[in-house]
Amino acid sequence: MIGLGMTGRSSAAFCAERGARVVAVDERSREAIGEREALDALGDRVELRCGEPIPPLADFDLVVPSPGVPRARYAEATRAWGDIELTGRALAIPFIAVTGTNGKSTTVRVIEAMLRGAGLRARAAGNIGSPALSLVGEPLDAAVLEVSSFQLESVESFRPRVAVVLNISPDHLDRHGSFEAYVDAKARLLEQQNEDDVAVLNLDDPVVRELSSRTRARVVGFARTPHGGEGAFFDAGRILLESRGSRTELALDWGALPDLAGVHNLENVLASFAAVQALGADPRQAAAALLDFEALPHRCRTVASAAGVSFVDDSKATNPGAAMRSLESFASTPPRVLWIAGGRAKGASLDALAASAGDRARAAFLIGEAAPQIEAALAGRLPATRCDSIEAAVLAAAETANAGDVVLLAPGCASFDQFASFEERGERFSAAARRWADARRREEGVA
Ligand code: UMA
Ligand code: ADP
Repeated sequence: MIGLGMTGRSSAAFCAERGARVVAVDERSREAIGEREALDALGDRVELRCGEPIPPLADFDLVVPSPGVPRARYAEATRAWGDIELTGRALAIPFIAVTGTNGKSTTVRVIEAMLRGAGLRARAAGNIGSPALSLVGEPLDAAVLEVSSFQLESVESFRPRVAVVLNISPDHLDRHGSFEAYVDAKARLLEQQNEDDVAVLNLDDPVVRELSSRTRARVVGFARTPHGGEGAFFDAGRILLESRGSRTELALDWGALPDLAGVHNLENVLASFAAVQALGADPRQAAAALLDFEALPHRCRTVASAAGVSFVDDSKATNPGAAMRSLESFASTPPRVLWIAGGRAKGASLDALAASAGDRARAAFLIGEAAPQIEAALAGRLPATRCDSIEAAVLAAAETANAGDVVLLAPGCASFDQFASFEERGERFSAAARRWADARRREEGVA
């Protein structure tokens, strides 16, 4: 086991329960890892080596790398299976596995809700923050797995019944080395599938569309306009589902689904319909489940408003593609967005994002390591102010805002330069926004 984060701990416990002699190593010290109780409980069954280097791996029958461990670090292992491979081997139920640069978490939650709505016992797990192996032992009819490019580096035979690829745009290039290597990692989700399986692919995304040549599975598409062939398509407010010669038309009232607003969520919903239909679930029952769907925190959520100014937390927009979609969702003429961005860049170009912000935002407020890079990309396109902290950025943006404006946190970068996680960044943004909104209401004498 390499890594004793949540994945490493669940993998170590799983292997020990199956009678393996497990050595679990983490380069961080026990104190730095934290999670004392979990490590103590594991220490009874597993040999823990915290704060130690990775030992020679050729000595082990099986190496289980955590997602955060790059492939080069276990290249000499005779056999390396990550937690997704172990889960695939442990569970005999069908998997819907979802990957893509953006929208994975939302989509696995939508699919989980839809399958439950259609009467199946389904649960979502994986990169969403609950290790895939936590599904083992649960009474389930289907598993919905969020799978990251990191996890796909260590699969061998994992073969989902339904694989969904939402979109692919540059991200994690610091880890994978090039965009091609990142696409190759994503493609591994489809490579073990056969004719009995289904690959749900985004036909509007040229990189994803190309993946149809890398799978033996039946390809089912989804797109924002009608297409020929099987899949889920949007047509003048309706969703058309084409499946083996039969058509289902669904008229969804998008106004009743505020937590699924924006063109990106339309894509996530289309992909979800295509996936649940491929598994044989009733799409009408699935559609009914959307009415109760609640957006996940830190994904385009309005967290405060006062004096006509609203504050939207999209801290999970951690790459340029996601931040562009966010800006698109709030586009208007003239632009009403005061954009807070920055953090730790991951190797992707920021030029397209800067161009998009130039058209859709009124001003930018920049934080973190990438602030100078974004400022340079924005030159001549948008006024930009550098801020020392997210709190300072919220204040500066709020003081610039007029009634009707939106202060949008869509950083386009990872959070790790200034925060422990994207969640902490979102919480700090929300707290600062609420403080400003409360003060503003008090000034106006509104309780
Ligand atoms: N470690 C080493 N040596 C290394 C690398 C890591 O010893 O070379 C140790 C670290 O000291 C640390 C542990 O490994 O103690 C961390 O392991 P990890 O980074 O794999 O983290 P986990 O806690 O197991 O969380 C992982 C995912 N993390 C990553 O992919 C980096 C979580 O996704 C996921 O929710 C969780 O498994 C459950 O499946 C996070 C993420 O950022 C949210 N994912 C990326 C994304 O969504 O963009 C892919
Ligand atoms: P992931 O798990 O892939 O990071 P999330 O569902 O958590 O995806 O969404 C992360 C962010 O990506 C959202 O806050 C939104 O800004 C953006 N996003 C969501 N769905 C899509 C999509 N289909 N295409 C592009 N961007 C999206």
